[in-house]
Amino acid sequence: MAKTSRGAARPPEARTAGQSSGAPDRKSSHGETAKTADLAADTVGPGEAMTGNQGVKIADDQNSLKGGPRGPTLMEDFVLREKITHFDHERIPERVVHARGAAAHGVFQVYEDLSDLTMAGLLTDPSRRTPVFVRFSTVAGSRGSTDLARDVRGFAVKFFTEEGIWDLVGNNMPVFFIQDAIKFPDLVHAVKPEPNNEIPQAASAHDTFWDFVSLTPESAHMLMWVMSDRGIPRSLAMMEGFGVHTFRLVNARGKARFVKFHWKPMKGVKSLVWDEATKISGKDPDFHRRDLFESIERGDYPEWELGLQIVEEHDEFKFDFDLLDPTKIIPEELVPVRRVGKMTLNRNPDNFFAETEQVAFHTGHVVPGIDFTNDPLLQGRLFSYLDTQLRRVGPNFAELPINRPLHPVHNNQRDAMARTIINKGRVAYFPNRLAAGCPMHSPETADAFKSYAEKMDGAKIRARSPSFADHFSQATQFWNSMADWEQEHIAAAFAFELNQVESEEVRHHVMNELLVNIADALAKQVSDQTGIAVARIGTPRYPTPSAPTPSGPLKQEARNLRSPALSMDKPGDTIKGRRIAILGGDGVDARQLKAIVDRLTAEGAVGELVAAHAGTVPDSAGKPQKVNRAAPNAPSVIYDAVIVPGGASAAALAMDGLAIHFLNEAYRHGKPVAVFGDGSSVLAATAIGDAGAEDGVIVGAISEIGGFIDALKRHRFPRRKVGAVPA
Ligand code: HDE
Repeated sequence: MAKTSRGAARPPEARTAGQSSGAPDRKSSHGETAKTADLAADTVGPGEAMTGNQGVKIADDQNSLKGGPRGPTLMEDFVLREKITHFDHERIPERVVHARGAAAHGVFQVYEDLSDLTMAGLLTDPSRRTPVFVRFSTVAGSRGSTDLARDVRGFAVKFFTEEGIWDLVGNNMPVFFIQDAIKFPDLVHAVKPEPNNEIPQAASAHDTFWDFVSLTPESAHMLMWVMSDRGIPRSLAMMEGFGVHTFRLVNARGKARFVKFHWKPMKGVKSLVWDEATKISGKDPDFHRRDLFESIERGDYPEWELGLQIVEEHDEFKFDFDLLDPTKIIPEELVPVRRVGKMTLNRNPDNFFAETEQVAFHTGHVVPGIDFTNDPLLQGRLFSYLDTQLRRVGPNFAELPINRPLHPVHNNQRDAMARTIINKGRVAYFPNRLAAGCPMHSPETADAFKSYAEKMDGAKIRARSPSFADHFSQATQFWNSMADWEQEHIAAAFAFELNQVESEEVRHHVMNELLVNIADALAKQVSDQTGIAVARIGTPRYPTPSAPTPSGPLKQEARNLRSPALSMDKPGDTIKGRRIAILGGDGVDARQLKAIVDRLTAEGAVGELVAAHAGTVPDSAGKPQKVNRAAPNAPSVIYDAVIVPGGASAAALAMDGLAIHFLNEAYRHGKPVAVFGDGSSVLAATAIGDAGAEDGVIVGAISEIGGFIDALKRHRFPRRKVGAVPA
């Protein structure tokens, strides 16, 4: 079979490129499409004639070779054997965490030259468009689990830079559960399905998780994030990303500064509500990956700005917390996030397995200008990621098309399972004379990686720094920074989880070891919803120690900590990427329908006509209108808002239980609702009552559509009183 690029979905530049795969003398090429071109060399279409793996044409791969039509299958049937045995070996081990994921290709470009901060080429040359591959994931669930679990989301970015690969393997939350990597197996064993019965899948709402965290007070801050609506994002394109650890940026003069990496989504940070998330898990468990795939296919490219928080080395000890402690953030109010560049995801993978499943991230993949700190969680990750790729993908994982750098690779590593590079010559060692000393070290070249010469001095001990001891102040800060409705959602999430926990002892300890030390109001709300008694309000078992480091001007009083940047209660300015159901049917008002769809499309949103059946329905002018989804297949939970246009369809919808349920449920989940013209008759059949525009319910002529768009920009109306609305 000839090697041909697949063509169709890729940019034209990609089709022309053709580098030989992985050969050591492969020329490096750079620029936005360089990785796409690199992959094209290994991408094939279906071809015409079917062949076996040795390239021989196959006459029939549907009937095995038998001794007579009813006789036994013959040993010699190499066609059967090859097909079946390859199938038997199709799986590789799923990731031990972050197994469920979706990915996309894209590009990163820095806004301005940051060479005062770093020598990393992708951050110093504003003309460079660096290819990226980004994989998002949930943590706890298996590969086939729901996208909508309450969980942390992985946000792993592979930059194919001109100096080699940099992996920024982050999450959508800026802190972590534990302070030392050596606890990671315990954490993961506790959150994964329980080992005796493998229940529950992709959920932290069970005894072993809460048992572990109740005995691990350093998890308090992270628990606040996971129990907040950040744990159930609306879209992968509507969540922040964080490098979590403090890293270092090093400039060409060798000067280093501390840095925290952030990704700020251009669509804003938006979430679902919990009842909605659990229902989507049944109605469309692929909700996030579908949203990512479809938005890229229609040209609505997810975008993030890269943000940096920079701390000078001499300011290392100016905070109430230790910069090396991954359970702490640097509040944006103390050190602003400088937005330095933009990442755009603009191409879907061609093949899930070859790209999304085989991509292998490693925190140790860094380029000159980016370096590590002694954060003990980061240090442990530097061991773990290489190890896991060796097990999961194999010793030559770095040669696979999705993982290989755009550079030729030259070293004396050789052989191992499934080697694809063919190294010429007899020299595979250093030093050598026989190959003129090649490949050589590059001690003098600026683009060779040299570890930052950090001073080290200390006794060999197994211990945690006392500066890591304050486990609650930032959890309290998170609570203090939330709007009233965000606090309600957090308390309800804790209550949901703890109501799933059977052990009274565990429930009691979560309340009285963790929650009471975070905020009295949180403890009280959770107590009311779980029946767990509050035994020790105000007497923390783990008292906040005074900071062991010298205090500086940035210090604040712990209990009054507040970081407004943490709240999601912010006005939105776009409805890009939102999906709106238009409930219609036979006789739907043609003029209104067109006005709605045109306006939504112009705003970058997607309007979908939902009617009784798929195919088409005639509008009020008798013209067939394409139905995007049949009503039984179109639950309200997969939409951000709902519109009922006027026309003959409205009267039928007012008698239709599915439509009434749709509207009630959308209302209950805080979504904007609009009824235009005689569409208002449907509203009368619901429990929405006389809610008005201030509550996100727009009733009136089609000219009111602007009010609906404004409501949608606010995303949800979480303060609605929905107690009696059935759904
Ligand atoms: Fe990971 N983590 N992790 N992690 N992690 C993995 O690598 C690990 C941590 C993160 O889309 C594994 O390829 C340890 C923090 C992402 O392929 C494994 C510790 C953060 C992904 C591993 C952590 C992350 C992983 C499993 C404690 C945010 C998915 C499969 C020290 C900054 C990458 C794999 C992808 C995956 C180990 C904690 C992010 C086993 C030991 C903190 C986004 O190597």
